[in-house]
Amino acid sequence: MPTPKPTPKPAADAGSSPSPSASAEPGDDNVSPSASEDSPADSVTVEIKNYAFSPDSITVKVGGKVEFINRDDVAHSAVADDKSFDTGLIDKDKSATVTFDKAGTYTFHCGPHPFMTATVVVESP
Ligand SMILES: [Cu+2]
Repeated sequence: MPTPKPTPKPAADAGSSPSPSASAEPGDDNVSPSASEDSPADSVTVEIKNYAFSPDSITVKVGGKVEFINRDDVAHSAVADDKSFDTGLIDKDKSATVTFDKAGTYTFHCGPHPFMTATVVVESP
């Protein structure tokens, strides 16, 4: 008769303590993370999902680009409330990129779904 093998049980759950992955090791040549979290990005990707822009608050610097990617089955667009830009309809899994050359705050919406709204803030460097 084969002897049933007892299942080894780990005495201590090694993975239970949440340890923040702080890389506090000095002497690394890697560039340390920038302290200024507010600095606007060169380019931002916005996903359109479930009839919403994600994120719905975007900040880029002047000259920066915002890429809109549609993840919904229906076509969406991004149209500035002041008509300063209009991506036209973006089909599923397609994208459109808008370049912002002027500082300012741009509220926009989806053409077919005006209840979808979001804001791009274009900041001077
Ligand atoms: Cu839409």
